[in-house]
Amino acid sequence: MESSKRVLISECEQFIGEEIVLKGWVKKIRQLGKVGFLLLRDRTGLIQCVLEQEQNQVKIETESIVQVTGTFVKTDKTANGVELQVNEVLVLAEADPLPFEINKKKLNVGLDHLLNNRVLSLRHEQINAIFSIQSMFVKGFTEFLIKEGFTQIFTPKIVSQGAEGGANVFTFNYFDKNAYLAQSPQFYKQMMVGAGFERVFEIAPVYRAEEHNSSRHLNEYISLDVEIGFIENVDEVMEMEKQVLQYTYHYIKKHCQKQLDVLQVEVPVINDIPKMTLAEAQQLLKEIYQKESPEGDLNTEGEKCIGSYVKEKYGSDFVFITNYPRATRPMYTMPNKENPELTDSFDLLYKGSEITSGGQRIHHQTELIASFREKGLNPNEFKAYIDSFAYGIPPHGGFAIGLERILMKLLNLGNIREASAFPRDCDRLIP
Ligand code: AMO
Repeated sequence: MESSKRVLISECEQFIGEEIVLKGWVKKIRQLGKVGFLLLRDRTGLIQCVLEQEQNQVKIETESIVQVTGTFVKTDKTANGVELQVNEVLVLAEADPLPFEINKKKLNVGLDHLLNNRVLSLRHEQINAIFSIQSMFVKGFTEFLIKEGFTQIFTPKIVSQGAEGGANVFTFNYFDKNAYLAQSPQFYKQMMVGAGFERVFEIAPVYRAEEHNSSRHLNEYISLDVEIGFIENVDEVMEMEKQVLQYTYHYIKKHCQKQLDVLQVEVPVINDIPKMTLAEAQQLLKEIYQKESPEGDLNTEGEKCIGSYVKEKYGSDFVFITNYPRATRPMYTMPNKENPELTDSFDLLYKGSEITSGGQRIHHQTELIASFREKGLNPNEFKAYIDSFAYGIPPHGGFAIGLERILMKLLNLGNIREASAFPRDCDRLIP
């Protein structure tokens, strides 16, 4: 074999007794009498490298990046039964002294400090595991939707209007015009359904200028958006969300067991997801928990109580809350046929926290214009969106899941920032 070709730690087994080249990070280095031990880490695992006296003279800082050449042997001295007997160590990039001890099983460092030193903290096994799972979550989600005939779309994040009808938009100057950062691909996903794709999804960042510096809000997050054409009713949308979550959770269980073990997380099998109307939820809160809800919505406290109610009653971590009133849902939401004060919309709560909003949309242009007016919005300002209904858009509906929100809940993280490699909040713009 060519001597400079890198071998990954997970592939070493094929080279017993041979000289190989490994590259990675120095997880630990220690001296025991005349012999030095370097614990090397790459993206596939760890291996002990044994240094004879000469190389021991090299002073290597923990977390430096090295190339190690040596003979791969079986041994009974290590837990995994193998080690590398080193012939040469080359430092490829030297680390400065570390701002905190990274080689602990559990890091006892404040979140801000971890985020300030993100490239280092991401090297920790438990933190690293979060983002391997994030990647597989998106992969499972995508795989299911593609199988179901969805097309992945990519829509602009520089837009001329906020899509959610409210405030919370970042405004900036775009060649002497006012522009906004997209709060949601809402309008565009509907337009792509109308453009003939029927079933679309998008996975992309969205921006919310809310001043909530809370443990579950970010100012930039990844939205998993789905939109389905030719639906009969909003139940089909909820059914699709249930199925995509079932598949994605199963996918993670199958592909991320190592990372789940590191985080000590059990991924549940999702069976049926119970449903209750918002009115029922509010009634329960009043009767059982003596809690008042804000008009037409649940607050954080209410979501928590409903979360524990469904867990106890149905053994489910999830619950769909349906039929929100028109007053609290965006202008594109389909009114309910039996009670036009209500809408065919829903939120999905997971472990007592909202992770999704969705619903059926208005698909007739005249009705849509009236709905904008009713909300006190000027339809002319949304002309491009409204115009796209002129050539017919099928009955449709969809939903959006906040990626960091669902990951935070799945992995029992205490703060949404832990589920973002480089979070953006009111105070944080770097790294
Ligand atoms: P909504 O505004 O409710 O709906 O957002 C959908 C989901 O996105 C997540 N989310 C957030 N995550 C982190 N930080 C935030 N500031 C934040 N705000 C929202 C939540 C939430 O449930 N267009 C509709 C969706 C649709 O109807 O298809 C929308 O964007 O998990």
